[in-house]
Amino acid sequence: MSNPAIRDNLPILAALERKVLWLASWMIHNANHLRENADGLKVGGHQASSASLATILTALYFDVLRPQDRVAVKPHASPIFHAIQYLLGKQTRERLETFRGYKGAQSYPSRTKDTDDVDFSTGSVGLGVAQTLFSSLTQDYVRAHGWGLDRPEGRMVALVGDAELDEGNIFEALLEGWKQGLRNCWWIIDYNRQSLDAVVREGLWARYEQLFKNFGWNVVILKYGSLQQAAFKEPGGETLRRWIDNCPNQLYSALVFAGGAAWRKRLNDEIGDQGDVSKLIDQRSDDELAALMNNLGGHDIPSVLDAFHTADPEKPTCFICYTVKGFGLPFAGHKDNHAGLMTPQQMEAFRKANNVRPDHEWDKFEGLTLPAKELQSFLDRVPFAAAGPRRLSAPALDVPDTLSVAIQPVMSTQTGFGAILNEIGRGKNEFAHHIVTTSPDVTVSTNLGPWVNRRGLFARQAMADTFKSEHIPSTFNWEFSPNGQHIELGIAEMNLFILLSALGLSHSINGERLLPIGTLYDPFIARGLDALNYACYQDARFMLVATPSGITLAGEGGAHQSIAEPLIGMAQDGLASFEPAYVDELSVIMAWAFSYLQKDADAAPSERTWLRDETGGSVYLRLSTRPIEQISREMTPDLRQQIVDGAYWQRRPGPNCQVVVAYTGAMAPEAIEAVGLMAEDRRDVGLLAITSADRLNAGWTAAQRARERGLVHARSQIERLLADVPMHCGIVTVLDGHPATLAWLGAVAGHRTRALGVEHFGQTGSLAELYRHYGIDTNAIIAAAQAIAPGRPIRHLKALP
Ligand SMILES: Cc1ncc(C[n+]2csc(CCOP(=O)(O)OP(=O)(O)O)c2C)c(N)n1
Ligand SMILES: [Mg+2]
Repeated sequence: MSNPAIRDNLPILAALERKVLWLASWMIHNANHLRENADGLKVGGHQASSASLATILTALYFDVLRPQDRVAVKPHASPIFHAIQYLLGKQTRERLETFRGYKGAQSYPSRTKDTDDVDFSTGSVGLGVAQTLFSSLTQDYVRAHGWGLDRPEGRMVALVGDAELDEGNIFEALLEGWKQGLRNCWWIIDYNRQSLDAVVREGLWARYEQLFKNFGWNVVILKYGSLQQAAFKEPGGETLRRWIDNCPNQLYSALVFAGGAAWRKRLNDEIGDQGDVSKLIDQRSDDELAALMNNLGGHDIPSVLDAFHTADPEKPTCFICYTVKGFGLPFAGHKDNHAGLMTPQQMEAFRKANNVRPDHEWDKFEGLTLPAKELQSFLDRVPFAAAGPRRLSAPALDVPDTLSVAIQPVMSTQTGFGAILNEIGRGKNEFAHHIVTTSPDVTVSTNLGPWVNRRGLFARQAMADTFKSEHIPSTFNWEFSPNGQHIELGIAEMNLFILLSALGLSHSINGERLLPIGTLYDPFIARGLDALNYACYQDARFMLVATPSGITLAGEGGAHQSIAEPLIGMAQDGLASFEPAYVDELSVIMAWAFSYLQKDADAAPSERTWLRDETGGSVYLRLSTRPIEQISREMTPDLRQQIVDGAYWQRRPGPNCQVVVAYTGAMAPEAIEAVGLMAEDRRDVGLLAITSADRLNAGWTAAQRARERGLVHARSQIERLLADVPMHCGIVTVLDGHPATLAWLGAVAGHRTRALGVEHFGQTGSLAELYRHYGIDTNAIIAAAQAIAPGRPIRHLKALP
């Protein structure tokens, strides 16, 4: 141990480690709602999983970390994390007492639901790990653009379960990190060699070591603790080391569980006749022998501190820390311990071992031999907590009220998106400067090319476009520089969403606000869906732009047709989804979105729409590659508002209206044509343009809830729109996506409804062929109208295929 100041702190850190383990165990024991198994025993507190990180987290939070460092703590180490924050004065006793309960400390660290300074949520394994990597890249991006240079650089740290490394998204991130010159990133692997179900394969550490080295990481292996290192120097020590090295994981775990006498018997049986080592074993009591054998690197504060204090910030570092799952607890090492809880008897024994008196369980220094004053004075000086709140903020950026775009007579929303960004790209203003775009190898095919031509690609080190320097003509002029505003990703949608999560939290992590836009093909949202959910759960703010979508991509490939995404857009918490038909609608929605991304007021829902617009969130735009005839119209404030609210009457239904066609997105031409063809045989047909099924539905649900609570006048946008539609009128809904997206419209005011959409996919063909095949063409709309709306036969209806 090189640093004397650290050496002096060792007794205090050891005491805190014990205290943290006690508090975490008590918190779990105390949680009165843990489920009971068939034998009436409570399970599921993850005591074992927590305990294996007690030492490392103690060393990190009480010594190594600085306020600017950001951490993703393995989900099941949540109790240890909360206990540490409690000792640091950042967590309340009440929340620990209600751990896992209503508004108590969360089962897995949560940056939105917990109140004790969680940097990155975890829970779905693998995602928090990758988030640290992308947060480090984001920090580099922010600093390369000249922002936040008055603050020290932080290290992005992940506490990783060894089984967590089975998640593929981690390796996708590793490759991207290598490409982008990752630094300031630590992944600390809790190598307890146990997962939920099993003991991991032998020699996994060697695979990890090779893997990380291949990706340019430093690898530090913490295998033996200082007790073991000292013992290896005794006569016979080398024999003991060899035995440890050759011991299979399963056996080591089993002996940890069985304890000192079992260790003695096994060691004596296997190496007891090999000279000096017998003495090494014999001169230790059972307890001392167990302490020696349990003293793996990850449970040895001096080794852990040494490793952390000597890491090179310029290289990402992976620490492989040998640990024991359930360290210090009665089920340490047992392969079934994942959901294990101590019995009341075991808890009582643990209380006694920790000198904790009944009714003093939550006292911070209860049972510790060091004076409380000394401990408190140490806690008051802990660097991590010294600077006060670590969560940063950034003021909202001014965004334009309207976004200009030259609208061609026939245009797709995807082309419109490219054109709008191209216009923004001309701007020399803070708004344009804070936009950052990214795409998993579909930059050109999602129409970001013109924007990238203007704003360049980001890299910490400049790199010229060789085609340009060789004077070879190309549509794209792509130079990498630290000023670039587009981050080019490899084809991994998980990486896209986790990068958006990191960029979209920059205001809170780096104190500098970014306006991130990610583009991808609509069907591949499913590929990264859990990461999208994770980003939203953390309240990251970004704009997701997805094209092509639906069966409308036609000949481009049956495999790429997306069906479920409109429903995902509706169901995903924290994501407002839109599917405009026209470019003027898109421009209105994007202008609104740039401001919505930045809202974070803790406000009540709007009394006009019952939407929580002041709370803000992320935005998903489902766009299309289908060029459609644009409407030349004045964008009045009222129309603008209704487009954002989710729907407007493109053709208002008359008083005797028999049919309403409600459409979304690229189906506009079919809907318009059907309305025209029905006009001779159905009176006053209405045409409802739906720009956001998600917002319409959310507003409707919220307004109903408000009425149920006594606010009798609450009305949502869709209720207002349908209020004057006569009861006998039928509604035909149509979209290029799952019909359930709009099928609920009939429930708003009780209109008979037929929902058209796409339920199967995979067929290629022309647009006309596919719309007919899947039953969303003009004729299908007319047939549906005839079936549900009163009136004489519709002349233009042809037989269905
Ligand atoms: C994506 C995902 N799949 C499954 C789970 C359920 N799960 C929680 S912890 C765990 C095993 C974790 O093992 P490890 O990472 O080694 O941590 P340890 O329990 O050893 O501390 C599993 C499968 C999850 N949380 N997330
Ligand atoms: Mg494990």
